[in-house]
Amino acid sequence: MTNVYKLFFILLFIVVISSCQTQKEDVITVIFDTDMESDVDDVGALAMLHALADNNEIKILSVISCAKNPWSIVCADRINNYFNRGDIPLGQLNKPGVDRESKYAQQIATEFPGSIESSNDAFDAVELYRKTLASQPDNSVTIITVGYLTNLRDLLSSNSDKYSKLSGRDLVKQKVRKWICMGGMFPEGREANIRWDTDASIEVVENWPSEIVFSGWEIGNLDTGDDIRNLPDSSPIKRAYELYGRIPHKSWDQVATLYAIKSYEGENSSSYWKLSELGRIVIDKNDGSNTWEDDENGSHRYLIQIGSDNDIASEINALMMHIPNQ
Ligand SMILES: [Ca+2]
Repeated sequence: MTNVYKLFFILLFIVVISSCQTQKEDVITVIFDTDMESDVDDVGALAMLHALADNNEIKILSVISCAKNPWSIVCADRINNYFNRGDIPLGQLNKPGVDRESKYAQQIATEFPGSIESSNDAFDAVELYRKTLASQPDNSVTIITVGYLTNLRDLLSSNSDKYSKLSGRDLVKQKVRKWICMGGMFPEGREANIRWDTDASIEVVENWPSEIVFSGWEIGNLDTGDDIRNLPDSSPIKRAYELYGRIPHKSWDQVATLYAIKSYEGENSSSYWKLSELGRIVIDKNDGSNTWEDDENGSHRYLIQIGSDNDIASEINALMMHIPNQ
């Protein structure tokens, strides 16, 4: 081989390696914060994340429960394990918070195998947030919240620890690239994730150090999961939906999750939703209802649906029906 050819192959090798590295950096890294208890759409959203991870589009950094229900995080673990990701770090809200019943969480935890026996085996929620964020490059992490904002409130007010010298707020400012919040109703209304822990919601939205995108109740109010009974019996997704007893069902958490990932693609996401003008969500401290104020100096936006329910639902359905890679 002549030196010219050698040089060519060396250069080709460098190009291939650097493009692989670029691709790796392009993988969206996600923290999923969920109340996997009162409604079952959290289960559908987590299934979607695993499908996207199997497609190498994302990496699930951690799954954190904002619910006091002790079975919620164990249920999430069973889903992770079903998709061959039983090693995803799990976080549990240990401080005071919202405690609600579940029609499926304990059954899923009991009937399916996984990596933890109880919520006591999970990290403390704030500790895991801090550990996860501290380990990631600056401005890289996408947080998807599909439940109460209790953990984020506790994260913002956290102090330096063995993972980072930064305060919670500064850690968020340095590491978080995007926060998509399933919460609120726009331009006004009263929605569960915001109102169940109203105090936490107010504190978070007023103190979050960067932009927040809200995926409101009104754009998640579309049905998905029509074919979920066709999943194999080994699927905790199918079982959870059957236990919940509504098939198809609304898709608040799936819509927020789909936007969170697709928003990195630019044009595709804009065919489904557009962003509101800058402004701020204003939460009533008495009943947790919210209104919206346009303000060019604000740091909040909400999603406005411009695509069809059918197009959005079919993309969500395809991801929810994903079978784990072997
Ligand atoms: Ca939820």
